[in-house]
Amino acid sequence: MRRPVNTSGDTIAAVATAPGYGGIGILRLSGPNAAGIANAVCGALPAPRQASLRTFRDSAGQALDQGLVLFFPAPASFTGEDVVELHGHGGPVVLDQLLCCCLERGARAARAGEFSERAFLNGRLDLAQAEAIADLIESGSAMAARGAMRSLSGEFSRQVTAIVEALIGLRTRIEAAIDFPEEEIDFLADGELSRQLALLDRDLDELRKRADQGALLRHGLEVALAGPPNAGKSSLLNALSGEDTAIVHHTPGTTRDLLRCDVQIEGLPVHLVDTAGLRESGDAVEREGVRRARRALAGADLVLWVCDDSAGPQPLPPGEDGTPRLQVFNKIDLSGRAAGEAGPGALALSARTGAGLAHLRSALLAAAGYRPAGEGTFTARRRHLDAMARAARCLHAAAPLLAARDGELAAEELRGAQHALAEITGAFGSEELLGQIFASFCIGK
Ligand SMILES: Nc1nc2c(ncn2[C@@H]2O[C@H](COP(=O)(O)OP(=O)(O)OP(=O)(O)O)[C@@H](O)[C@H]2O)c(=O)[nH]1
Ligand SMILES: [Mg+2]
Repeated sequence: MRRPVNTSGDTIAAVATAPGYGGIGILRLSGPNAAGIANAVCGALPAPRQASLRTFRDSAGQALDQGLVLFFPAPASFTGEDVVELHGHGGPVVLDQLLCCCLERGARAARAGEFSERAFLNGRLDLAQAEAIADLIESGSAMAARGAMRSLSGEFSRQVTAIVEALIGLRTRIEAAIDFPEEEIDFLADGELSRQLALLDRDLDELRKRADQGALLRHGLEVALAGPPNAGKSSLLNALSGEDTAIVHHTPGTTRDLLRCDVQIEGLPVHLVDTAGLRESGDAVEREGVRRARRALAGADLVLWVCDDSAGPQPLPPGEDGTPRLQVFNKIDLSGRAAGEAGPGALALSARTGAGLAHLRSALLAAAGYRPAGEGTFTARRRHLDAMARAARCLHAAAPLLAARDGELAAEELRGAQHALAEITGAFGSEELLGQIFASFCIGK
């Protein structure tokens, strides 16, 4: 338990199911007065964790709905507080009435992520697990969902915590060596601490690799299709998505707006954006399209530079700064070039016949650094990757210091690493960070 149970004394209420129409809709109450409020709405509560049918009534005694009621007394509930769930019918009006009726009886409408925040504050889950719930709900592929589930089960947090504990152990020994230099064994001299540090560094590296894959699964790869007009960018978007999404036409300058389309390649979410063909144009609308295209290229993780291979040699113009590019020679059904690799960073294909598309898919996976068969990934957010990167930098800085027997500075670096990692599970961090994280969750979560 990190902190005392919610001290605000508020009981919060929110609809926990998605908005819209459904067979059932669930309203969740959490807080010291959850049972009292539910009692006023539906009469005597059933025994803990047992479902029972009740009629839900407003303050005038008018029946609003009927459904199942579940009571989870503190502390064995999701939030660690008294929780009551009212399972009514899933219509927006009926659920809204039920919510109003709980608010009239003293509940407060929950803020986004407030149930998860209370669960975290009451030590029911750590921060990485709370985030994993949000990731599981939002996961865009089965692989991403498995990664989220693995993090939710606490596996990721356990590995982070194991490294943090090893760091603390190492720091303690270094500090002991500094404080008691007269001890018989000079820890700083025997090289053992450096070996332990190297092991920690390796463990962290392994964890980062698994988290990197998880972050990829969560965020996906942003790929912009760019190139001269008529090269077949829109045709390629349609070929990759298997749908007739973009307008394809032999008139150059067909596409003006950015057109987004999400596909999956072996579980990896790939966010494609088709752009206007890049050329100088006298047409104001087309010029705006080109401006937007350039912006999309700058924001992408990878640019596919598409050109018409049947139109003669195509020099690759200078790219946007820093964004990796893959050159795609399209229309090989006309040019006769063989499908597949066509030199370093280049591929040949036909958006029309589909030849070479499989190569392109593999190249996209490779560019993302994605290992489709990679089991054991964790869902991870940029925040986790940043924290691990900071920790790794500290460990790298500590190694030469330790070797030079500068215990104090080495210990300071290890402390930096420890704090960076502890931010992942929320064992160390600011209120502001917590506020930001939970506010990004949805209401009722
Ligand atoms: N033979 C052949 N024709 C293709 C291929 N890909 C695209 N085309 C044709 O090339 C023309 C232009 O295709 P688009 O996909 O509209 O080209 P674009 O790059 O999106 O063009 P803009 O939107 O104008 O920049 C169309 O007539 C397509 O049918 C291909 O692989 N082979
Ligand atoms: Mg187009």
